[in-house]
Formats: sequence, C-alpha cells, structure tokens
Amino acid sequence: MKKNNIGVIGLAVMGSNLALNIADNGYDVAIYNRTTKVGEDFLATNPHKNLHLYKTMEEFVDSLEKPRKIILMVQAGAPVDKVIESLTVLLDKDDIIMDGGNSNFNDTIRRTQEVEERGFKFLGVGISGGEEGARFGPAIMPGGSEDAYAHVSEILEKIAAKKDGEACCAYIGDNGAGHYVKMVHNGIEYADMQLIAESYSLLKNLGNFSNAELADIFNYWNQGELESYLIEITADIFKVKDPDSDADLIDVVLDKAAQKGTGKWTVEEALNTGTDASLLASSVFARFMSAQKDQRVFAEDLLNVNLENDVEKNQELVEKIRQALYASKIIAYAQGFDLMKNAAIEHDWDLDFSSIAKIFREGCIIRARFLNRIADAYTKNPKLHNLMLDEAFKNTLIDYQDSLREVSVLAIKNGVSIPAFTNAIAYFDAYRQGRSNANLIQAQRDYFGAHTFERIDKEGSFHHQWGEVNED
Ligand code: NBP
Repeated sequence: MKKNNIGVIGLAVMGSNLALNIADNGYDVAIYNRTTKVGEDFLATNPHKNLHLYKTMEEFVDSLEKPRKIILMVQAGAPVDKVIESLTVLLDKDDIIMDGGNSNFNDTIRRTQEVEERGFKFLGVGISGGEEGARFGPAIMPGGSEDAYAHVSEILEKIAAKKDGEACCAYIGDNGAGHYVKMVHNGIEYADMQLIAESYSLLKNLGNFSNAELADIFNYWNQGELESYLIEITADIFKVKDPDSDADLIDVVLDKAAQKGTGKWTVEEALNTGTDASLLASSVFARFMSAQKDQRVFAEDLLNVNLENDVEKNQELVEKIRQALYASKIIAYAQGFDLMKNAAIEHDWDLDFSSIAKIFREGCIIRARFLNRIADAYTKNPKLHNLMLDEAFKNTLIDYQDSLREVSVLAIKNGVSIPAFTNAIAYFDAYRQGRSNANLIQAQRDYFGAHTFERIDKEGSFHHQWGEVNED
C-alpha cells in the first residue's frame, strides 16, 4: 500500500482547509478528526483524490511514510497535550509532530522538551491567514529543531503564500520561536487595525466625511505607501449597504470589538521582557474599553463637555491623517520588532528579522507593501537596534512627525480618543530624548526607599539623605 506523505489531525476550519491545500499541492494526506462524522462530512463536501480519511488514530499513523509528519490543527491549550499523549504511544523515533494552532509559545517550549525527550521531533508552527490563508496559502512561521524542519520544509514552503516568487515560510528558530513570532504578528495586527480605526474616527468626527467619501479616501490611500490588505478591505467596508435597512452596514455594526487573546499575550510579553510596546498595548486596551458599551453610553451624558469642532474638512486634513497613520504604523512595527529582539536575547533565538518581515508580506492579515521596507532595513543592517533608526524610516518619521503631532492635538482639543496615535508620538519623543525625566524618578526612589542612584559624572551607586535640604 502506498503510504501517505503527511497527516493532519483536526478537521475544523483551519485543519480542513490546510489539508485541502496540501492535497492540491500533490501530496497524499492522511486526515483524522476525533469526531469521525466531522471528517466524513468534510470529505463528502470536498472529495479529493489525495485526501484519505481514517477513523482511528492507529490506522492514521500506520498509513504514513517514515519519518512520519503530522500536523495538529486542534484547539489550542489542553487538546494539543491530549492529542500528543495519544499520538506518541503510536509513533516511532524521529517522527515529527507539528502544532499548527495558535499555541502559547511557553507551551511550545515545554512540549518541545517533553516530546523530544521521548525521541520524537516537535515543531511549533505559527500559521496565519485564517480560513482563506489555510486553503490557498498562509504565512507560516515554523519553530523547533532545524533538522526536523528540513524534513517538512518542502511541503510547508509549497503550501505557503508566495510573494515575488518567494515562499512566505522560513525557519524561525528553536522551540517556541515560531509561535512567538506568530503571537507578535497578531499584536501588530491589533495595532494596525486600531490605527486605521482611529483614522476613521478622525475623518468621520473631525472631517465629517461620509461613508462614500471614506471609501474613496481609503481607496486612494491604498494606491500609495499605505497599500495593504487592511486598508483595501476598509475601503470596501464603507461601500456596503445594510441588507435589512437603508443604512450603510458599517453604521449598524455594534461598536464592541472581540478578541481571542494573542494580543493580550503580546502585551504580557512586553511586560515580561521590559519592552516599551505602549502602542501595541493601547490597541489591546482600546478593545477592552470598546467592550464596556453600557458604561460608555451612561458616561456620554454625564461627562459631557463642550468642545468646539474647529476643523476644516479639506484635503489637507486627509493628507495629515494619512501621514500620521503611516508614521504611527512605523512606530507600531518598531515596537513589535523590538519585542522580538528582546525575546530573542532572552530565549537565545537567532531571529532573522528581514526573513520575518518577508514572511508577513503575503498570506496574512498584515500583508502590506510597507513590509518590503522593513525587510530592506534589516537586510542592510541585521543588528538594527530599532526600526526608527533605519535611514529610510528615520527620514519618513522626520517628515511626517509634524502631522502626527497636529492630528493628535486636534483630536485632543476636539475630544476624539486616539490612544494609539498619541502613544506613537509619545514613544517617538521618548526614544529620541538623550536625557529623560528618570533622574527625578531615581531621586524619589532613593528618597523614600534608599534604592540608591547613579550619577552622570562618576561611577558607582549613591545614596543621599534627601530630606536634609542643604540651606546653602
Ligand atoms: P478549533 O480551534 O475550533 O478546534 C476544533 C478542533 O479541535 C476540532 O477538530 C476538534 O475535534 C478538535 N479537538 C478538540 Br476542541 N479537543 C480535542 C481533543 N481533546 N482531542 C482531539 N481533537 C480535539 O479549530 P480551528 O478554528 O480550525 O483552529 C485550529 C487551530 O488553528 C487553533 O489553534 C486556532 O487557534 C488556530 N487558528 C485558527 C484560525 C481561524 O481563523 N480559525 C486562524 C489562525 C489560527 P472535534 O471535531 O472532535 O470536536
């Protein structure tokens, strides 16, 4: 009997589409789902000569060529451990288990150790792009042992999205590195979406632009340096009519944003690694605030203040918002890549940031023309401390920072909440400040807690009796 090249366990949205993608690429794929009926229904609606459904895990495992290559596409968390437990008793040494779900990178580090101690190989594979990506080409971020990756690289790179002929899939680093990069990708996605939503607030509330005008503006923006999937779909969204009323659909969508938790993990990691990712954090917090709909409605009257809308609706305003958005986008990515840089140091991962930026260029939600600039920046200088220091980004930031300031001031004066924009300018100003205000923080800490301080003029730790004020 001819053996299957690869197996997929878990046939919900992601697993079923990924299995079809692999099958389309000419591989024989063994498929298995805990609830057999799910697999049978999937195959009935998607018959494919390369898909082979098995009702038991034993038959599934037996059908695979060695070393066996198995992708888990089950719910993240305990189900992954359960499947690994049932699977490993059936596997042989050097067989490869890949977790393609949105697992937390800490779980991936633990699982890599547990699975590899038992003689098998483990890869934590970040897969981005949702249903559509899984079916026709996702962005793929594999982490784990490099020799295990060598066995699966051909398949993963074939099924991945392509940009300029290059696969949006490359080995990321040891153990949890792939899932870490996928997590930060999601954190950046939150920021990208929040910045676009804030631009919408500004255009709508300050500029009074109609939805039809907004569609044109975003469409125009998508022709230039902001060109990206998210800007493109935003333009489309403003054109859609509500099938149940005369309204535009966007105007009847409830203003409460949901989340699945990877944005929150990114912010937790910013805290754990001591990284200033204030813009990314503000995007997660904005979703929490959006969820408090009842309180916001209640406070709308109670905290009402009279603010004058002294803004002129014109092309100049639109261009300033565009520049503010682009400058903030650079800063969001600077924070995301800084977080990955700090994690790489902590976990001893050798991350290739140019390659990571290239992976994001297609198949995932944050795909954008802009990512070529990031790839170029890290190709020129793989050890770049911060994206804002790259010559090209530095020049854009210097050109556009004025618009970011102006737009932020206008928004604050007019009561439009734009936490991501204002965090962007605060980060920019803090980063370019050779001398900060932390001398006062250190003095306060030494005053109340004798925590000591360093001096600018000599080495060592010093303590002072601050309460004994010198009279002369
Ligand atoms: P779900 O996350 O909804 O998980 C459902 C699958 O897990 C089903 O196949 C289910 O089998 C299986 N499963 C569960 Br639940 N517990 C199990 C157990 N104890 N043993 C064996 N199988 C078990 O599927 P999904 O939405 O396709 O996502 C799969 C992974 O991909 C997740 O980690 C998700 O976070 C990630 N992801 C999803 C998207 C997306 O757009 N949906 C995008 C990117 C990444 P059953 O049929 O027997 O219940």
